[in-house]
Amino acid sequence: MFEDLSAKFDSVFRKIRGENRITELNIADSMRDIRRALLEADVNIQVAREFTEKVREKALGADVLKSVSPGQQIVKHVYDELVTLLGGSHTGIRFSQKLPSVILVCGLQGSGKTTFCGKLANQLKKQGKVPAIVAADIYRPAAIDQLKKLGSQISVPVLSYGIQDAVEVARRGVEESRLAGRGVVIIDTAGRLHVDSEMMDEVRRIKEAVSPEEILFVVDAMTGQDAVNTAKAFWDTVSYTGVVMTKMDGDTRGGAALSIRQVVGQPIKFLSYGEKLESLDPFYPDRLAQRILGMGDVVSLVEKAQEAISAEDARKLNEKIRKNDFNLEDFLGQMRQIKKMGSMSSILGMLPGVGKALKDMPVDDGATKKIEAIILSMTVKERRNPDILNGSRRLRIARGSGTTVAEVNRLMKQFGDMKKMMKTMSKMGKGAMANPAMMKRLLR
Ligand SMILES: Nc1nc2c(ncn2[C@@H]2O[C@H](COP(=O)(O)OP(=O)(O)O)[C@@H](O)[C@H]2O)c(=O)[nH]1
Ligand SMILES: [Mg+2]
Repeated sequence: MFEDLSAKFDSVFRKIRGENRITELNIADSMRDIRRALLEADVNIQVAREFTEKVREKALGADVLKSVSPGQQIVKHVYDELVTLLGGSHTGIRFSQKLPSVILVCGLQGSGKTTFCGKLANQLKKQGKVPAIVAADIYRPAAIDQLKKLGSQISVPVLSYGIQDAVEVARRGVEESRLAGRGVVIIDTAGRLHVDSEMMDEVRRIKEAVSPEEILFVVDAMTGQDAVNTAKAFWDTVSYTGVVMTKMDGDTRGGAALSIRQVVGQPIKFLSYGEKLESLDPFYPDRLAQRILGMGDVVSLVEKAQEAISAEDARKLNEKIRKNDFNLEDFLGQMRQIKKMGSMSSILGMLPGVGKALKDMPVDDGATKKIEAIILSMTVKERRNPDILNGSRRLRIARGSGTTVAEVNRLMKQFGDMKKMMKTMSKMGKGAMANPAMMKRLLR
């Protein structure tokens, strides 16, 4: 179902992979093509815009990795953003401490709720849970029969009470399951063809009556942008905890699956791709992203290159600290890295002792700008060998950077202290306890 989108991504990547440099221009080009591809796949326009903007920023701000081509690096940025767009990591069903865990299933008529209830019960049973299904779609006798048939196929009891009150049916079903010591109760509800306040109200009342651990909203992927609108409407009345996308086997262009997480902020938990009981998959953002991009090899190649580069940098830095060679150039490099990431996590995190102290420390933007200006006003020789900074050099640097001699002096003092501390810490080796408060003071 993502074939079209995959093919378009592929042609965008093919184009940019031929370039030997990433420029504002060719990035803008690629991003326009990607945005168009997303829109053609029926992705929400706002979502598509934000997506390409984020990739663009990343691509222009990233370190150049020597061992991979710029195009390959872009693939990785697109992949990362796609995983984020799809929700980051896999979110499964949440079970309550107290038995039974109640799972309420809602959605429009024909979206695949009843089928999904059967599939989910089937999966849970295979995982060793003891489920029951409650037939709270009381309006059509056929709906109850359909559910009973499903239940008998998988030997899961379907509870129905022959009364015309969906809330009461749900309540009794949960109570009966509790007394029977069942682990999970899945409640199938009625849907209408369109968003309808009466139906929503019923689902809300069932929710209040049985306090479900999970409320799963089932939506037909074939309905494209309508799926996103329905998801929003349901979200407003019944704040559900997860989304189930059905009919992924149809010729949907996939836009709903790509937009829904971003628009409603709730994770997709399952994809259903057929009428058979087995056609249900837990949803994994990374797997889908790889399938859409068809670039798993490139993604892992770039990841390896990134790791190699950080490991190599960390090794060099460690060596410098050990030899007491850590100079202002290194300091500047580290500071920029930290700024880019918002906190010290990559390279410094790999240094024994040092990382622990600095890892999650936010860095004040104003202060780092000043430090940056001061260091940039030094000659390369001065940066590498700060010991030569006499009074007249310091005055020149202060003027050049729009700071004062006192500020330059303070930085030099801080730098000296930091260097001493780093050396001590690296000597102490792994697991050394550094004092975070002191590090914070040094960088202020
Ligand atoms: N192709 C396909 N059909 C599905 C899928 N899920 C459900 N259906 C079919 O869609 C129709 C409506 O499903 P049903 O579970 O009764 O929807 P409900 O009204 O929400 O309970 C039935 O014919 C199902 O067999 C799916 O993932 N793929
Ligand atoms: Mg149904």
